[in-house]
Amino acid sequence: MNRTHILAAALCAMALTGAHAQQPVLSPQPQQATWGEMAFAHDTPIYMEGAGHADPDAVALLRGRLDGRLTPMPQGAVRLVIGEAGDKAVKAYRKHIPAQAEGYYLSIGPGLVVIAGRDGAGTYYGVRTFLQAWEQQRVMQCAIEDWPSVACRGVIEGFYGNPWSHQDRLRQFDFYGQNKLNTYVYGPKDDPYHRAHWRAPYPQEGAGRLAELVREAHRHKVQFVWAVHPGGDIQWNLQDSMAVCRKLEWMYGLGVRSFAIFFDDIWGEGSKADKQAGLLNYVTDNFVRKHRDVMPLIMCPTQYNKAWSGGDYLSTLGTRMYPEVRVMWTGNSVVDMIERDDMEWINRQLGRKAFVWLNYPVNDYCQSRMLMGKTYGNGLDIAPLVSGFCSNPMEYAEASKVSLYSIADYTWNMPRYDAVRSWHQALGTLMPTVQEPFRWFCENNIDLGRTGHGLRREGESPRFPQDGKASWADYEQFFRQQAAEAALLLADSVNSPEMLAEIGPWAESMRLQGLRGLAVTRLAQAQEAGDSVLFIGLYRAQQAIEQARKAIVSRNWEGSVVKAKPVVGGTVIAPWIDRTLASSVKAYKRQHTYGREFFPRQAIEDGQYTIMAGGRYLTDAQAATDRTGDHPVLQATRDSINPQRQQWNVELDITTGRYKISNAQDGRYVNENGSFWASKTLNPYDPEWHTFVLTRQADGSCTIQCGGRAGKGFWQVEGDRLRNAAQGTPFRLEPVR
Ligand code: 14T
Repeated sequence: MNRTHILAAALCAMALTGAHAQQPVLSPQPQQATWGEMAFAHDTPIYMEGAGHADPDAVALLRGRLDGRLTPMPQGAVRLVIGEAGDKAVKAYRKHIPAQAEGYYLSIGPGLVVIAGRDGAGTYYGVRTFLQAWEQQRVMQCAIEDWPSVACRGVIEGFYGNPWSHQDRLRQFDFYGQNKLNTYVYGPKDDPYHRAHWRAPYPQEGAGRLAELVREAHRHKVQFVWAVHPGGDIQWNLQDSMAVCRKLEWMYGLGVRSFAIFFDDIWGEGSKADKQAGLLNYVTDNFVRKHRDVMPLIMCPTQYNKAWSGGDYLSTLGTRMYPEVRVMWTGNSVVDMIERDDMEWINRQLGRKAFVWLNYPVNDYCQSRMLMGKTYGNGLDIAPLVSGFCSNPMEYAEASKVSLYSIADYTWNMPRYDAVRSWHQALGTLMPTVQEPFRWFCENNIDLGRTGHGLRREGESPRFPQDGKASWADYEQFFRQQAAEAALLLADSVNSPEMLAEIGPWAESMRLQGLRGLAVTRLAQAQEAGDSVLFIGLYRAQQAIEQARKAIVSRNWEGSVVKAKPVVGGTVIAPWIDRTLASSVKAYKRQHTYGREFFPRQAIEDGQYTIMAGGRYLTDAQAATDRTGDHPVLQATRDSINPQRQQWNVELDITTGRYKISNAQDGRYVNENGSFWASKTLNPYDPEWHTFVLTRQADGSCTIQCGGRAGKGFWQVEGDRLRNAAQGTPFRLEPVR
């Protein structure tokens, strides 16, 4: 190749990469898009046609954003025509407009932009996509035909805990508009007018705020669904049926046009299927059908997941309730990802397409964790099988956007959803100038830990050094960066102050964890080097840092329903630090006498013990049967065949200063109620629920008292098992030799 050829090839490559560098990130991903060269520069004036007839929300949005670029003169400007199918302005393009509701056609060419919606929402979404493409130095040519995979896409504010604030919700609606989510179901468990006092109207101030919310939602093409939760105390009589209608009528007066009735998490009378179906039909007849503009009802059943289903509850709803009533469903269990077979099963029971209530990223049952990981695990082929798909988020509205961004992408274009791509895009969009620190943050706030619901999320702390392959230097490097990235995140002042306010306690916890990890890594090296003075210094440093970290409380304000204590890196990093510290202290104690008073005092030495009360032995009678409700029993006889069942590892946990007690046979830990963990796995060690204070009595016996969030109760023998009580039974712990 001669020089001119090389030059030409290089120029060509530059032109190509230049062109590609401009291709904007569009989310949710459009169904069909083709891209070309640059169309015009971002600062080119734009002349709009069709605005008089097009959807007013779409036009207002466009006007607001184009502001200074709009010109009343067509000369030298890009022509932008906008309108719905049937409007004169876009008549020439009607063949391109998708037939689906909310669909649109968008084309961007050198002198012409076309935004043509199937309906008003379609035009609005066309504008949203146009604005994403236009936010570039050089606006690219494109032709896009786009429509949603799922009809109702959005969010169900359905969690226990602090309801979102008014401002939270306003920001959410803007975000939903940007991401083409069209449904918001209002059902915060701790709003008294939703559940506890469902019959009562909102007081004036609250009513005014709700009316504003409804207006704002509609302006962003979001259907505001207001839910009532009457099942706790409803009477199945005409009076209460009318009370429901009256409440919905009040809400109608505030502008609400779509309604839901929830029967989740209740027992007794309220949970009867035939009565619930009767009420839904009554409200449909006497409220919904009395208005021309009210959508069919949505209901949440009492058996809202397969694990809780039984009898003829679901089929009764399916056969008795008007077919237009939509029924919510969380999947095979309360917290679950949804797949095709699951949808087919429930749709058969209900005789209609269920409306998915996805319990992710809700964290009301694992409040110490933030769920900032990828939104993965739902089938990519369920769109034709659902009537709607809503996510139940965290009480942290801004932080939830990482997941909601992906929920939007998934429900808009399900077959082409890619959880990894979507997650990276979410981080870049939400926190553009602190992407790297924010990624560190999210990477270390992924898993839920062990919960009663069993959901786990994979891939937490992917950059933490792999045990076995790493040197102390690798760990030091990791922890230093963790602290630094956290500090950068905390110092951010240009992204979202609301996001920062929510994640702040977790980010601070992450910063302190980084520092403590560094101290513990150095402490381990001091132990190996036999440097007892350095060791004790670092031991005290990590202790001080941990004390500060443990004092962090989120939402620690007057009247807060949930005050969480943040846990970061709870699956990989925190256990590594605790393990490393515990083994270093153990090794140190064998080597040195200096400074031992700084460690928590031990009532007994670590080791294996038999635990006896009233002459009976604490026994793990069914070894690791993986059954719910499994618990040790007190047995009078010695097990001579399998003595390990009556032997218990009793070990001081260095970071809590309390003991953990596990069975020598199968390693299962006993919790504050004297039970093994309910799930199928072994070793469910959680310091809050599985650590105990041992107190020596005058006669040498010990009481065993719960620590942390588990309260201050004691192990007490009742019958042949343990329970949690105010008075402790004295136990004899005899070392096994
Ligand atoms: F209605 C439902 F679809 C639903 O999920 N209800 C609640 C919901 O409000 C809550 O946010 C979610 C996650 O904790 O789970 C449901 O609440 C429960 C579930 C339980 F298994 C409350 C207590 C439980 F024991």
